[in-house]
Amino acid sequence: MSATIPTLSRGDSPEAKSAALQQAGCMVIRDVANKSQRDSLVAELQEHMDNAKVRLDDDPLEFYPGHTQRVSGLVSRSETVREMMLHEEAISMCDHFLLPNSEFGYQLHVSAALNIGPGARAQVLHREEDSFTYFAEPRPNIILATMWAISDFRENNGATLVVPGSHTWPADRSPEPDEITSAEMPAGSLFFWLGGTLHGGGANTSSDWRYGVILTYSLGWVRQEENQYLNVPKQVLDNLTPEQRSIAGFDMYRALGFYDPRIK
Ligand SMILES: O=C(O)CCC(=O)C(=O)O
Repeated sequence: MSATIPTLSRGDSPEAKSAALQQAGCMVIRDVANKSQRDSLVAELQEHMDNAKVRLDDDPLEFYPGHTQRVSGLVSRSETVREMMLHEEAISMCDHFLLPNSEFGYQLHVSAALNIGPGARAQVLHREEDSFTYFAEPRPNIILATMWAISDFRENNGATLVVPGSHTWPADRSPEPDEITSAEMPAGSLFFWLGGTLHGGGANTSSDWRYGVILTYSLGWVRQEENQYLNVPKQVLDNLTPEQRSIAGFDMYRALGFYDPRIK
């Protein structure tokens, strides 16, 4: 198959979007976050970005390349992310891809702002579902991933590399170079990929930064990759709406997750 990422518009039907995502394992929807939302997000996270440690002595064996600012814990740190994580475009695709395997709901799996700087190398291609080794590839849908383009994403500034169609591959199939493409998209776009789709951050050979927010979602009965119980302190939790608490993973899933509210 040719390495093409389907690009859709907000006005396209949910059925067209889910069909495109199912077929290619990835999809871009344009014009989801406006400039004022992107500016708010950058302002809310500025202090944390400034304090993020940026490794300049890159170790090629490290999963996370150097020259990159990474900030997680976004449920606690950003009101704009608290809106984005419940955005109808994301929820509609989560309903389609995750609810069939998790009828009592799904949860935020990872939240992180990833600002890829000049000189960053490409990240090793991987699958979001690689922690779930119990299932053989191609796995059932466990994770749905989104990347919000806060800046423009270009091939030369580190746009996410992706291998369309790789969500259906067995574990031992590696991509040929022409099967890998960059998720180029203007700021404000929302990039989706399935948990089984090979992807990774791109190399940044330009002089500007590529700013994205990754929000992934998982079935309600698996362990979240980001530990929200520690990244969302009690005083933040108490101020979340029921919907925000639920998507952050604080609701019970059948018998999973009970607690004693008398413990403070
Ligand atoms: O930054 C990107 O485009 C992808 C990031 C990613 O896949 C990761 O950090 O695991």
